[in-house]
Amino acid sequence: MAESSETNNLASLALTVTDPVATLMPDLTFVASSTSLSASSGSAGAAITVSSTISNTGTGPASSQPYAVYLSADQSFDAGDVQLGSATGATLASSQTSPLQLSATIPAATASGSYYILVVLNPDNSLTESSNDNNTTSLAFTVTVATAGQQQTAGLTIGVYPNPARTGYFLVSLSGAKAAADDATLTLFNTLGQRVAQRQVPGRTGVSRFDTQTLSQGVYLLHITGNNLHVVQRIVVE
Ligand SMILES: [Ca+2]
Ligand SMILES: [Ca+2]
Repeated sequence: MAESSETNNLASLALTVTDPVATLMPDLTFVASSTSLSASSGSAGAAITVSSTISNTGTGPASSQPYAVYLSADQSFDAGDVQLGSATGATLASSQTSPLQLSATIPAATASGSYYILVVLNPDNSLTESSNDNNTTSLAFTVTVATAGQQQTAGLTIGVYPNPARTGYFLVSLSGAKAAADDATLTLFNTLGQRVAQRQVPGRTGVSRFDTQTLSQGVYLLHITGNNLHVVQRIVVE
């Protein structure tokens, strides 16, 4: 067919072919730095609360938010980790966030030492998401020994562990005095009455570490002092 112009016979439209399944994939992960523990240490049998914020960074909605909390010897999630609790949050649309809070108990038989609390999203892969590589976050947690040496003084719970100190250090934990804004002073004396170490504990809450590697073996006295506070603990360095 003869036309006056052959250059205007084509029209084009942009068309993007997409995979409808992939575009609707959710991806649960954690909002950066949102994960915290109610305490960074506790004895076996202690209750802790884990808080975090879940984010769906995928393009599709998540039909649920399965998650679980584990006690682990390391920062990776594997079969040896002990589940402390689990829950399943509601649906979470793309680009939305949701608070996570779970109370858990450190198993009573847990040996004292350094551990990690792992928070794991989608631990059983029950939710299909675009990445499972961003589903674990970890926080250091120290399991302390509930010693007979604990005592209650002016609302303060004092723990010393290990005692005898055989591992090159001992830890002193102060807790339970949240109403007191006063500081506490921890002073370690040898049996000659010489001061060998001192620590300040702001707000009378926290864990202080005393290294014992440079100390001679023997008995030391730890004085815990402050406003209306004077406790003496006997420490054995081995
Ligand atoms: Ca994910
Ligand atoms: Ca592990």
